[in-house]
Amino acid sequence: MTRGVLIAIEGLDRTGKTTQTSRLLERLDKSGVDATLIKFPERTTPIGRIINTYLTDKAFELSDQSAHLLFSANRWELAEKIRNLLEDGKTVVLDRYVYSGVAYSSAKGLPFDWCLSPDLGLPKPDIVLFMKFKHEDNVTREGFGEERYEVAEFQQRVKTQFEKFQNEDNWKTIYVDNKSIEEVGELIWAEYEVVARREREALQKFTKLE
Ligand code: Z5A
Ligand code: MG
Repeated sequence: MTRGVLIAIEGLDRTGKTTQTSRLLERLDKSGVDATLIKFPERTTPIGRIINTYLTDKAFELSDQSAHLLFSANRWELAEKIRNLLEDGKTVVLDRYVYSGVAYSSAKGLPFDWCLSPDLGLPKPDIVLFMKFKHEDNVTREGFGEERYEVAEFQQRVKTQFEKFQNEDNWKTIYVDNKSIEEVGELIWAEYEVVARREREALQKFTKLE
């Protein structure tokens, strides 16, 4: 059996990550692919509940370092589940992951490498689809500005930090300006198919050697 595909959808606020991860999951299901969606922060775990309070209650204060380590710990709460699903051949779709963790905390001024270190050792995605607007004026989506962090100038700093990952071998940028939900969905599906085909071919080569 081949290891399942790990696909992370990342990006700036309101670019459609949650919309697209749930559509991708539906399409995978319809295609007969056994897939699981995990969203970070996963707000229902013990650590996730603290994160939820932090994000929604501006009176609840944490140092930037503590908040960062909680977001990372939240991923470690799910790490074994992700690894087990992949080893069982299941596909796992992530709505935000390590890259959001590093980008948001380093945008607050914490050192980039320090931010990355507590996440080292987590399962590495086969592909990271980074959703962004090419033109900032297009950031007019519903719900913007309700939670901590959703301020334009801060978003610009987050973008700069995210882009430090853009030369990684698993990184792919998806521009969402003026594209319908369906159009973005097609771009994501095409990227998924490339990775899934690569995994199948790798398995076939391995089988031939036996
Ligand atoms: N955070 C962190 O600091 N450290 C970490 O380690 C992690 C996260 C993991 C909450 O995250 C905060 O946590 C976040 C980062 C920080 N900071 N902020 N803000 P969250 O993931 O829970 O945030 P969210 O509330 O889900 O918002 P979001 O993820 O930014 O939104 P989205 O998922 O990208 O967008 P959406 O909900 O799919 O769509 C937004 C709206 O646009 C909705 O009305 C859609 O119907 C509409 N939409 C979507 N696509 C389109 C297209 N193509 N055209 C038109 N309209 C569209
Ligand atoms: Mg979302």
